[in-house]
Formats: sequence, C-alpha cells, structure tokens
Amino acid sequence: MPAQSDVANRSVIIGRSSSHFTRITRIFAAELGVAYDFQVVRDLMSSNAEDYGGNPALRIPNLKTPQGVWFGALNISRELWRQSGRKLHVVWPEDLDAPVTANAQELVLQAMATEVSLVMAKVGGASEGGAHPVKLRTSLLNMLAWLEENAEAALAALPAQRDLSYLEVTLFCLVQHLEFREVLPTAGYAALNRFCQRFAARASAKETAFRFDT
Ligand SMILES: N[C@@H](CCC(=O)N[C@@H](CS)C(=O)NCC(=O)O)C(=O)O
Repeated sequence: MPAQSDVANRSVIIGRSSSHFTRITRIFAAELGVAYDFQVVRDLMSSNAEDYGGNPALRIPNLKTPQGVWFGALNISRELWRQSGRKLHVVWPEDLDAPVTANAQELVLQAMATEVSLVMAKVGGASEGGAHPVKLRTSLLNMLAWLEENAEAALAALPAQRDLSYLEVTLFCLVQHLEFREVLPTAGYAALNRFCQRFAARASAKETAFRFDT
C-alpha cells in the first residue's frame, strides 16, 4: 500500500478519457510506472480556466503537481519522466534530426490539432460544409496520406535501443482517435494500421483505451 504522503503528493492528470492529447500522458504514466489521480473535465465548452486546472488556453490535458500545474501533453510527459524512477530512454521531438522523422512528428501533432478543430466545431454546432471546415478536412487527408507513405521510414529511423518515443505515442493516439470519434475511416491506411496493431499490444495502450467518461 502506498504511504499516505505519497498519495497526498500524487500528481493529478486533468483531462478526459476520450481525448487523444490526454491519452498521450496516460500512456507515458503507465510506461513510466508513475501513479496519478485523474480529474475529468466534464464540460469542454466551459470558459472558466479553473475547470482546466488554471490553463488559460482552456485545453486539456494539464498536470497538477505540488510544484505547480503543467500545461499540455509534451510538458506533462516530460514531467512524468522526471518523476519516474525508471529512467527509460525516451526519444523526444527535439531529438528528431532528419526531415522524415521531424516532419512526421510535426504532421502527427498538426493532424491531432486539426482533428480537435473539426470535432469541436461539430460539438459546437458549426456547419461542416463551410469553406474552412472543408479545407481542414483536405489538410487532414493530405497529412494522413503523407504519414501512410512515410511513417514506416520515420519509425525505422528512430534509435533502435529506445524504450519509447513521443512520435510513436502520438501517432498511435492520432490514428486510434480518428476512428473512435468517427472523423475519418482509417481501414485504408495499411501501414498506419500495422504500426497501431504492434503498439496496441503494450499494456499502456490496453489500459488507456478511449471511452467517454460518464
Ligand atoms: N497543445 C495542447 C493541445 C491540447 C488540446 O487541443 N486538447 C483538446 C482535447 S484533445 C482540447 O482541450 N480541446 C478543447 C477546445 O478545443 O476547446 C497539447 O499538446 O496538449
């Protein structure tokens, strides 16, 4: 049983079980063996920063720690790495020094952000037929086509002795989420599906399956 002081000092992930950016952080926590509490943001339309742990961008995920609040999935994943006793070899975005790997990371994160815009516009009741949503969809399809063509090369270029990379975790969360939120059917992306099948075998992926919080 954890000591009471450990429980009192435990970090809190503020997010949603249906959010791909939140899932990144939960996969990192599981891989790194870091215990945390989970605080669900029930209303993503809230304009009160307090509902998001104080994040003025009104976004999730955020991580509450005794030192302060960390905003965003990358900051959180790094902080979880610092908290972990495991000292895994993680390849972070700034370690990607070839165009194929750096561009893959850029496009995965941009595709995730574009997907957020499309989902939030739908939730907010905006028309999907407007000029900008149509452009966003074209951009998303272009990015997915690029990733389908280049992801295998990018993954093969990662250091072989790594335990994990931000690229793999984010790519997995992106592809799974497109299907989960019915933004795009992903069955036609064979290379991306092969990658997801391999990644899905990890305990951290199994433990963090997308679901709508009740
Ligand atoms: N840069 C942030 C992006 C986070 C983000 O966009 N989260 C989405 C949920 S997956 C969100 O909070 N959406 C609310 C909104 O768009 O109003 C990160 O890397 O964590």
